[in-house]
Amino acid sequence: MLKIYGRANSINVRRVLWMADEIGIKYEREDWGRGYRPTDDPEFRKINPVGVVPVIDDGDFRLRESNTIVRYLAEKHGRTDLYPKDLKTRATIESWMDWSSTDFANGMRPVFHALVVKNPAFANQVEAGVKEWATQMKVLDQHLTAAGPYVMGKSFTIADIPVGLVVNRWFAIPFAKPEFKAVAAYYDLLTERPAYRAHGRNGMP
Ligand SMILES: N[C@@H](CCC(=O)N[C@@H](CS)C(=O)NCC(=O)O)C(=O)O
Repeated sequence: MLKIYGRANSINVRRVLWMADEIGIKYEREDWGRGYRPTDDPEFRKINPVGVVPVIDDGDFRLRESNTIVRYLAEKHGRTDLYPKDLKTRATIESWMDWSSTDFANGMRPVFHALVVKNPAFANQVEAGVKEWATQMKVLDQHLTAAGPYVMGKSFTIADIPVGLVVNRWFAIPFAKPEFKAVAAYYDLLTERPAYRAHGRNGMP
C-alpha cells in the first residue's frame, strides 16, 4: 500500500492526500513534522535528507516533493483527464503548479506563520505578506474570470490541487482581505469535490 509520510495539516502533504483521495488510492500515513516527530530526527533524515514532508513510499520507490508526487500518481494511474499527455497542456499545468509553490505562496507564508502558527518572528510581516498575496490572488481572479472556471478552463486538473490549497488558506485565515469574486466562486466549485472537503476546505487553514 502507498505510504505517505507527513502531518495532515501541512499544505504540501494535503496536496498528496487530496490527489490520493481524488483518484481513489488507498494509503497509510505516518505523522512527521511540526507538532509531531521532528523532521530533523535522524530517522526521518534517512527518509528525506532535505528534512521536509511529504514523502511517499510506493512499493520500493521513494519520492519527495509534493507537486512531483501528484504528477507521479496521475501518470502512474493513467489519469490523463487530470494530467493530459499533450505537451503544451501539460507544461501549462506544471507552470501553475510551480507558481503555486513560489509566487502564489510567497505572501501566504508569513501571513500563515504569523496568524495561524503564531510564530512571533513573522509578526511584523503580515501587512507586506497580505499585499503580496493579494497581488497574486488578483492574477488568479483575472485568469479565472477570463478562462475559468477551473485553472485549465472547463475541466478540473492537477493544477487545481496546489492552487486550491492556497485559496483555502486565503479564505480560512481571518484577516482583512479584498474581494475576488471569481476566486470565491472557484472556492465553492472546488468544495463540490469530496477530496477537497476532506483535505482542502476542511476547516483548517
Ligand atoms: N518543496 C517541498 C516543500 C515541503 C515543505 O516545506 N514542507 C513543510 C510542511 S508544509 C515541512 O516539512 N516543514 C517542516 C515541519 O513540518 O516540521 C514540497 O513541496 O514537498
